[in-house]
Amino acid sequence: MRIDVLTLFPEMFESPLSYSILKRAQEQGIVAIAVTNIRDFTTDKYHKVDDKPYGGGPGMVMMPGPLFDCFEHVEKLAPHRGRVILLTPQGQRFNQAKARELAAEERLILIAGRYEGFDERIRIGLNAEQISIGDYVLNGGELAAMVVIDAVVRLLPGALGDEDSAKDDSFSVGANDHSPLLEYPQYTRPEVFRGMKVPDILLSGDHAKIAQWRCEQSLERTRQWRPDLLDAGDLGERR
Ligand code: 6GU
Repeated sequence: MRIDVLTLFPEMFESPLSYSILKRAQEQGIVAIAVTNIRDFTTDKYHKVDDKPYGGGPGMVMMPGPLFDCFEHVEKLAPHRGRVILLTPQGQRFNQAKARELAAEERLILIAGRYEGFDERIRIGLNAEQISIGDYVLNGGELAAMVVIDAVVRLLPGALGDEDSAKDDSFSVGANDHSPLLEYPQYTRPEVFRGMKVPDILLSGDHAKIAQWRCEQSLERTRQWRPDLLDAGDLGERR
């Protein structure tokens, strides 16, 4: 997969892309991520990327010119156009189902906005989808783009090492990315920590019983902490 990011703050992406799974996935050629600075496509002396809104009001709006020029440059860097996505609080809510959908694409072009928003002609002219990561307002789309990248890349074949993917292989409902339920509780050594003991069943060696217990735990925790996930019609969509 190739992911292009268009942003006014390319440096914000350096650290998140340089560690752990995202680092390894790039090194192994599972994903190529290229970050391009929209400001490099300004043509005026002041490298202006935003202006006051027509009709008045507070804040500044991202101008269409530099963004279109940047997009047209980036678009040509690979054969497929892929999915073009604006990160904006007006977008559809991002979730695991959307992450899986995007992970099936050859290419994503993510556009992170700053200021009060994008000139409407950017969305229309680029025929872009819009994604939001939740019902709160961030200072820009950069962190949201990183969330999308993180969630998508870990779903690409080979991105998680053997160990992790085997674990995700699903013992039961509630154990993995494909489940609409919360995860069951996990324990590692020591067997007793500050008086708290690992449940006996996990030490029993009875794999069928353990799978059953984990399934029940998943259901119970979901009922307790995220009952909204169990609402009819929502299974498989959220999480
Ligand atoms: Cl994608 N952008 C901004 N600015 N705020 C957000 C968001 C995106 N998703 C949730 N809040």
